[in-house]
Amino acid sequence: MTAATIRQPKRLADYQPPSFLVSKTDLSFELDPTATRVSATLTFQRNGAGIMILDGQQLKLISLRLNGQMLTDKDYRLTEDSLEIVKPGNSGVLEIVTELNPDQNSALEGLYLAEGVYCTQCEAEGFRRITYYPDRPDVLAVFTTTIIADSSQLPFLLSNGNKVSETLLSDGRTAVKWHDPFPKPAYLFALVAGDFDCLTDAYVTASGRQVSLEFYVQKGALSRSHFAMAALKRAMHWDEQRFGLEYDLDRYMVVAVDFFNMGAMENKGLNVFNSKYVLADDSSATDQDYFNIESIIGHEYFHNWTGNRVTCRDWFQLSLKEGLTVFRDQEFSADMGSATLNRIEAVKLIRTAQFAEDASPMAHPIRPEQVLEMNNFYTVTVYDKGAEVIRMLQTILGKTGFNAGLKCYLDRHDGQAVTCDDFVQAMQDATGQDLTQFRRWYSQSGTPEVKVQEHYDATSARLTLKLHQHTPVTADQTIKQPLLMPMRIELLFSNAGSSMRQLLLLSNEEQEFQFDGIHEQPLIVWLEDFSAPVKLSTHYQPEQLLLIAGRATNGFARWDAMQQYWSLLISKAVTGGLLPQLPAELVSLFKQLLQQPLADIALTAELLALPDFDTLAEQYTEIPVDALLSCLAHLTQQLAEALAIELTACYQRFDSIAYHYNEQGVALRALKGRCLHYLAFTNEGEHWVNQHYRQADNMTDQLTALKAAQYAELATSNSLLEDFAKRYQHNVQVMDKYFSLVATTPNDAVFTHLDRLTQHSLFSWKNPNRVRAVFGAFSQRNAKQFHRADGRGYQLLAQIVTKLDPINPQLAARLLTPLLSWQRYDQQRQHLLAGLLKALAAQASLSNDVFEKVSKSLP
Ligand code: 0A1
Ligand code: ZN
Repeated sequence: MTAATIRQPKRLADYQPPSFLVSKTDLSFELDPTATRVSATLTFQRNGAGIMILDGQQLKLISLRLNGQMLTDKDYRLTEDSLEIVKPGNSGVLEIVTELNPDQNSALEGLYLAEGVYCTQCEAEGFRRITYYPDRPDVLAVFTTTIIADSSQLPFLLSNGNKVSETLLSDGRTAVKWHDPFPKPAYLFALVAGDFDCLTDAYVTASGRQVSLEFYVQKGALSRSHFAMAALKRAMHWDEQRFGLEYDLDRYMVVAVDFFNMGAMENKGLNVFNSKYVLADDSSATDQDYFNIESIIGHEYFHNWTGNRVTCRDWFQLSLKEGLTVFRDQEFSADMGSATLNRIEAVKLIRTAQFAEDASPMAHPIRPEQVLEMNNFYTVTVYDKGAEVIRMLQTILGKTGFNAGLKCYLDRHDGQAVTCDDFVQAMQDATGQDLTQFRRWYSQSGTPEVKVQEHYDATSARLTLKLHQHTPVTADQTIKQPLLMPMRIELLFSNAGSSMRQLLLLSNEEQEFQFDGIHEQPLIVWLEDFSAPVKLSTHYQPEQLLLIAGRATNGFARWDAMQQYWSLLISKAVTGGLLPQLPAELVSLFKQLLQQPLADIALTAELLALPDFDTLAEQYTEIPVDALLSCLAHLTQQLAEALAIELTACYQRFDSIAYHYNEQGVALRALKGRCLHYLAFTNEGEHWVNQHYRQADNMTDQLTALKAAQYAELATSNSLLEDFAKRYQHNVQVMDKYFSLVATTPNDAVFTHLDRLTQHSLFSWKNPNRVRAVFGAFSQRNAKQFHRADGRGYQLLAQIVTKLDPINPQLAARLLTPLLSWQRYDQQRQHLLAGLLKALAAQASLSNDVFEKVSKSLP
């Protein structure tokens, strides 16, 4: 096969229904590390005109029978990625035997063997590495799976659905048979075989059905799986309460594996998780880890309805299940903890990674139109902007309307593979709201920019708000249309406590909104809760932003005002070529916050934070890397000096309480951590950091101390890190944190350190968690060294991508992302980056994953 035939992108516009459907898929696996045999029996029916062509990759075809008759060469055509059956008839039974090599499968797609565990990953197009099959989400079949293996080596043989039988064969092997009664596309198939510890529990659904819950984890890790189990039960209960949705099988299994490309996978009845998102205890997990586990456990569970019972017609519709399910997991997390903090974190992600993607050569709408490698489209745009689009629907329709729409969607399409349009139609039919214009959010890429102007006329007591929207062209699309966007605002009046909240629906390019009977000029809080994923430009004076930060009703809006305040101060300094000076009114506001933290301590901790580098960067067309880094370091130093007394007092005011992952504990650790971050920059820095590290009874506080020491470049930093590595050398999840910390060393030494890490006994190029811990952290969280003006950081990443591409193309392509935005930097950096991208593009035998991204990024 030539490169030209492989590199053929697929288009949404070319969608054709399948020529054949499969109603029944019976699989039998004879597991073997290097020669696993898969027998597939497919009961098929013709569905429309066209040939029968099955997908298949990296398979050895052993035999092929049609309706019991052995087929020979002339009855089929085999290519590197397909099998065509010449005369299949209108219906029949096809028996296919293939052989695969799980041991050699380092791409972790299809069936792979790692650390003695057989595991599958079939989304998006991995099933075609197991057998020849119509590997597309609109072919739904009832699966029956038999796994044959030596059960003394592999005591647990798992697949989707319910266990039907377990038989001891005459040759000593065991055959376990599973049946999943719900028709599903191949991407939801899963098989796991291995030796595990198993945590079991039970859940009784709202209608009284008993469900057995089973967590399979590495030997010895049982005590670290209790939190995830409890989170699963909370998620099951929450979905019943909030959306009236119950679980539908007798068994829910979760398997944790260390070799996994993503976070987790929602295979029907048999979720596979990256162990990082299951295993946790108080001595090894941070507050953030606990948060992630709860939210991902929720995410995969919620997919059972939004994704599995109702699935996608084709992969262009990925956001149908992912945007919706992220929205659902965000709502769940908000109900389990602080809604404000959750919103802040979600918005930070949109404003950094998603805005960056929109401005990059990989820009695409939440429903992409053209794809070369589907794995490249599991993006922040499809997932997180997708969730923002669903959130806007809820804002426009109200919670009751939205719930009715979701119910209509699930009732109408249960058991089907559908489109984003079907989803919006259900929302429209259930509520009567015309959503024609809203649908543009699905087809239009880019970040809309909204400008606001206010005019107040005292004589007529009239306030006029004028809004203007514009979406700049993106790499993939030149024509942009106005979108329907909900804008939540609050009008603050001089009398403290007096305010008015409104929802404006902006639909035109330019639109005015008038309010009468307004007897004084209000201060307007725009875009409460980030009610639309846009860039907003306002004309605030710095003092007005501080007023909003102190007074807005919406917690998110208070934090946002502080962020805007810093952005304004920093952009003035950058433009003037100077370092910013701390304004007196800011210092007094911070003193007040430190002396009287708000009732909401978690929010106080956020209000005291400077924006991060990535958030600031997205506000510039050409990112002034060095100026932003200097401004941030300078402001941190200045805040530390100006507030040393108050920071110390605040830090000491809250006694450390014994570790518990709960809202109060998380908030207190965050506030103390924020104080420590600044205190590290005072003369007493070493003292505070050492003490914090030594007194810590939990992972959050230890990491806070290590990070503070590193950012302030304290002498103690290295010895603390060494101590940490020694203490946790036997816990690979914690060692990943150590790897990441070393990779964020803010000076030259990082390059020697990185080299040393790749020699570490725990490091493996085949394990995505290790590679991400080291090189993901370096390229995404070490701006100073990654963006070095001499290009050393960029060169290193390009080398790593080259090395990884043949091992795991999915991982290589994800790591590559920061190099793509070369046009956002100064001439010198542009030149360095473009050179590296060109060299990459010139390499022979690049994977489609890397090729698609690199080729899009070059002019
Ligand atoms: N559907 C999963 C994410 C996922 C996607 C692709 C994968 O392998 C290529 C693995 C997992 C989710 O949203 O959780
Ligand atoms: Zn998902």
